[in-house]
Amino acid sequence: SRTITVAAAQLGPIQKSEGREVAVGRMLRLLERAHQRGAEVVVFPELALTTFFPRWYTENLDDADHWYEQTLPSAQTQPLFDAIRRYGLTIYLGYAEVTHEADEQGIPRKRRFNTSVIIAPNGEVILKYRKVHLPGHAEFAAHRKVQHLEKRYFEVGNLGFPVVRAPIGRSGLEVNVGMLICNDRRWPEAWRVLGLQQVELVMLGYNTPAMNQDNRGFEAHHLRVAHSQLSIQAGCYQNACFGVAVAKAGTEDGFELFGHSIIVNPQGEIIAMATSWDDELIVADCNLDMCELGRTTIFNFEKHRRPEAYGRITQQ
Ligand code: CDT
Repeated sequence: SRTITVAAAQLGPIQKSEGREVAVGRMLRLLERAHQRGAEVVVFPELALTTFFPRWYTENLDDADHWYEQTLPSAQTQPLFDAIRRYGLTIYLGYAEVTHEADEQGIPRKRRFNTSVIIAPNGEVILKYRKVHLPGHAEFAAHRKVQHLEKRYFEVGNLGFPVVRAPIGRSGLEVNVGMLICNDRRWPEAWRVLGLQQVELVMLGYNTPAMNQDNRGFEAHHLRVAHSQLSIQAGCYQNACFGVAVAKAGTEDGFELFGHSIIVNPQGEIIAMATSWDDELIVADCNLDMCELGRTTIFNFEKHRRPEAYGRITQQ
């Protein structure tokens, strides 16, 4: 069978004052443990190298460059690349990206994205994704206890939802891989675009506040994690794929992010779940042949999908 062992490398909190070396040191320990436990793929959270900085307001974005990666690898992230080469691991890494790139008008300028990459053991970036669904707001919101300024810090991703068939880990087994980032997991359209490309393994990182400030009393606290898992389980079931969803968890400078990282199979079942809100590795064997059932029966897109009835989905 086509079985790969995957690991979700949940990270506990990273404080605002902690530099890249703190996060990278912890990630190296998780990579070593993933290798010891036989994993070939390791998934890290969204914005894994820093605190969840969109909670902090910066007037002038040029003063926020220190939160972004200018290059990958850099001197600070090189140890991650050395480790994956040593262990033969493929990884998903979420980070803030700053780049000089032409915009939609063809004018080169400084651009910022909430990005994830899949990196092969030899250090090659085999797929890049930029977050499409940016939650929160762009301006300081005085009524909020904590800001969620993703719309200030990032542009909407411009790479679509790509899927690539690539050799994975030490074995080199070929797998159709795709990515989402955090809020994307709540949007069925995002999963479906991946499903339409026969994705077998969706990797996604998240940073989700344990408290919903906008809940107006309607989202009970205990439903926060349930809504996250509901979205991931549905996405995997409806697109006949595995999902590895990985949190940055715990209390960062007084603000709590929930954990509960999960690995989900194409039946929508949770097959592994983190129980701490700290650094934690969970591992599962994924038999990719399981993707076949949904794909050839109830979710045989070619036979049963009715795109002619879905026009509204893509209307502005
Ligand atoms: N990072 C991220 O996308 N978090 C969102 C919560 C946003 S609350 C304003 C999420 O959907 O988990």
